[in-house]
Amino acid sequence: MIKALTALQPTNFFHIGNWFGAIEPAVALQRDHKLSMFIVDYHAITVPQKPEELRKNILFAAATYLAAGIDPKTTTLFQQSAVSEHTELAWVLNCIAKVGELERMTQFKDKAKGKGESVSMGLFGYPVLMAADILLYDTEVVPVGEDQKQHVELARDLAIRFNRDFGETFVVPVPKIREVGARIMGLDDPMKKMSKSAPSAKNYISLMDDADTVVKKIKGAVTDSGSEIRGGNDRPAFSNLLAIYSLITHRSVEAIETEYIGKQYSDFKGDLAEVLNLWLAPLQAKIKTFVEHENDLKAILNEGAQRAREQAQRRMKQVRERIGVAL
Ligand code: ATP
Ligand code: LTN
Repeated sequence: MIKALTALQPTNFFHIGNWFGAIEPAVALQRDHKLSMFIVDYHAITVPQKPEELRKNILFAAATYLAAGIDPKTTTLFQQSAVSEHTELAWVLNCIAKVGELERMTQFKDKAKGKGESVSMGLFGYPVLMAADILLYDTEVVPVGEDQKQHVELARDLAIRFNRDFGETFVVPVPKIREVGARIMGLDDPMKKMSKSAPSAKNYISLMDDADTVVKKIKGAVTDSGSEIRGGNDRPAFSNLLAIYSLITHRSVEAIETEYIGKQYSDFKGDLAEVLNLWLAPLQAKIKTFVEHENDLKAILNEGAQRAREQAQRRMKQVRERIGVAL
């Protein structure tokens, strides 16, 4: 089976962009891929974190994955920090990565904006740790949203460079970007991607939003001018709302547009909020059940880490030999 790997940052919530861009595609991959999936707690600390919140968020992320349908028997589900080979390989890769290529990373440029020289080394090296995550496990495909493509390309470049300099060691991974819904846009600004760190909560629908909040956020979502419920390049707001509707109901955008010919924006928004809430309710119940069983969650993560560690240790031993530090 093809080896796939993906990861999510631990946060206190996930939004529907994370769901359609990362979580759902990963769950679907389990059918015909050997999947590794982990919670990148060491990536999370590239920005300040409160320790007690971080601990809770790691467990919440695990609960969300499991509720989404990740099967820990077939998928290796674990915490990044539990497998120290990730940071060890990141160091080795730091020594072949170039400052210039890291400076070109658009996520770094966005996150470092306005911070000047006070930006952390961790944030700068973030893509190198991500490359280590990927290369440790002979990963063939990396399912991510569009925004992470550049990071996967860096992992490819580093694999190729290492193989060239030290001999064939790493599999060169390929990013797998989902076509529809690869980029869910902000409800308050359809020109920018939906984002956890948006200044306003009106930007996103959290998987944990209650029904009233969903109704309010959808009602308040920015729309395009005119009166037709139709997407297209000139209609970013409706393209986004229709994409969300389509992803949830598994109906084509064209079919939905046809259904709403002659109807009001308010009809469409009311229905969209309703389908969202019907979809969210059972998912939220499942997440809550997993969160309430903390010891089970920890046991699943430990078991996953044990399996991951075996693979990572083998690969890291080879890396030490190749670079000449193994005596
Ligand atoms: P931040 O606000 O810090 O950028 P985020 O909400 O964008 O956070 P990430 O933790 O960066 O979330 O991304 C987690 C995963 O979700 C990644 O695979 C990413 O590509 C995907 N993702 C994030 N936002 C979206 C989006 N708006 N549409 C589709 N996929 C997304
Ligand atoms: N940078 C990614 C998370 C991430 C990841 C990875 C994704 C860290 N390591 C390895 C895929 C493979 C993000 O913020 N979404």
